[in-house]
Amino acid sequence: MFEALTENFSKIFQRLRSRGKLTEENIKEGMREVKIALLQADVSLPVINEFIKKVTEKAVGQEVIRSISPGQQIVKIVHDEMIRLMSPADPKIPFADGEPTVIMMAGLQGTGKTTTCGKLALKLRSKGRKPLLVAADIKRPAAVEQLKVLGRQLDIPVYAEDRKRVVKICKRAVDHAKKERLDTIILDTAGRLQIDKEMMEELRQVAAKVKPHQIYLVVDAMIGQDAVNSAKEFNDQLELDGVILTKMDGDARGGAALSVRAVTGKPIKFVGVGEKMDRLEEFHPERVAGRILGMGDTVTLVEKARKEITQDEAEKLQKKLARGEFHLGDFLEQMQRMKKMGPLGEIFKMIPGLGSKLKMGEEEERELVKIEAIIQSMTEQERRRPEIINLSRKRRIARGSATTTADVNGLLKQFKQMRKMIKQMKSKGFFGKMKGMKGMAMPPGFG
Ligand SMILES: Nc1nc2c(ncn2[C@@H]2O[C@H](COP(=O)(O)OP(=O)(O)OP(=O)(O)O)[C@@H](O)[C@H]2O)c(=O)[nH]1
Ligand SMILES: [Mg+2]
Repeated sequence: MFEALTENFSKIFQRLRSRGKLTEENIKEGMREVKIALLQADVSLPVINEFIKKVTEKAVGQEVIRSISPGQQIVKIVHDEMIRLMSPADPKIPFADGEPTVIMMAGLQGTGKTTTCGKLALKLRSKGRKPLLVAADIKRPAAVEQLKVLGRQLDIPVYAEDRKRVVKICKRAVDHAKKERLDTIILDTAGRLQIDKEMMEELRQVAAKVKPHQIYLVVDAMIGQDAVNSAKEFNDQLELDGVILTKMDGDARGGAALSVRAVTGKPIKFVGVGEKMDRLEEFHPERVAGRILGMGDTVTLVEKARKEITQDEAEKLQKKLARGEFHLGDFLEQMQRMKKMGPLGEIFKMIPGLGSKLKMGEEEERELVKIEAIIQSMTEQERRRPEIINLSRKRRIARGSATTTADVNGLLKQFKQMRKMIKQMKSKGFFGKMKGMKGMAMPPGFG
């Protein structure tokens, strides 16, 4: 996600940093490049203009020009302004007292409303709520069935009727929820085109008669500026409470994420990051800004890691890393842990300075399986002191792991490089920051 934008920013900042001292002219030139990068990322033009104006004002201030590392200062200004653009995000859902909370999902066709209804229901149930999914899409014949299937899969009740009146269905769903003591109702409405007046009117009717407590607009992040324009339209027609951006796992260019808050004035509640039901995350502007600017996403990484590694284990590992005692056995253990955290490619992207350098596809994942087998075929002593692995040991290891001595050699070489990289990360203070479990590590050359 946002790859092109990240790459462009990285080039722009590199040029700015290489200037040493900055002049007003340098800054303005840099800002012209920022503008082009944002345009290419499909950010809405008024949003870009406002953004550039603010950043330029701050950057041209005496402090930046006089400071020792002006390039770095500008990165900070852009970073802060980007966060401001997407803030505040608000993952909280206010629940009604004494009656079921009604949440209505609206959005264009195919943006991910039904999927998001399922994801949200699952998330809420894990927090102790009792959700009811309501099939309020009677336009597409298969839509009701789609929601029913989803409900069965998640073991979440679905309310559906054969009637043609959406408002009535929703009202009866509320009664049903009360009777069944279900406390959160999620209305899956039909996708519509913004130009379709009749369909828009239907939504307005539901909003007026059923009075949902929260109305969320589901926006497909891949569509960029068009998505944002339609968001504006929806926002004029309905009183939105928030936006859910979907398909952030795809090659979204960044336009929707950067513009939708400024254009609608409504907070981004959640982001969909995959088709699976557990792929709904809270939206954190500071992390997204960090990711766009190539600063990695240490906080997300740390949070993911924290789920898998206890504080104790993490400290032990950090000490080992710091002392340079990290050996192949530890490597194996970490690899197995990382695998539990999710696709490795995603994890690498979050490590500052590493994301753009390491690519992790299926082939690389297969390579990892091989590595695992090789290390598993080593003795404890070999894992600790790989330098004792001579040719006959290599042959034995290769046989044991169904690989070749060339594979074993390859791994040993890689491990050596990795140790070197760990030393570099250490000297950049990465582990110190991890230990603090907060704050963002700066990428190489930024800090
Ligand atoms: N990669 C990815 N795909 C998603 C995400 N959310 C939804 N999708 C996919 O988008 C497609 C459309 O999703 P639906 O939930 O059916 O969309 P909808 O808005 O209900 O569609 P209509 O009811 O026809 O308007 C499906 O293939 C989903 O799997 C997401 O966060 N990431
Ligand atoms: Mg749907």
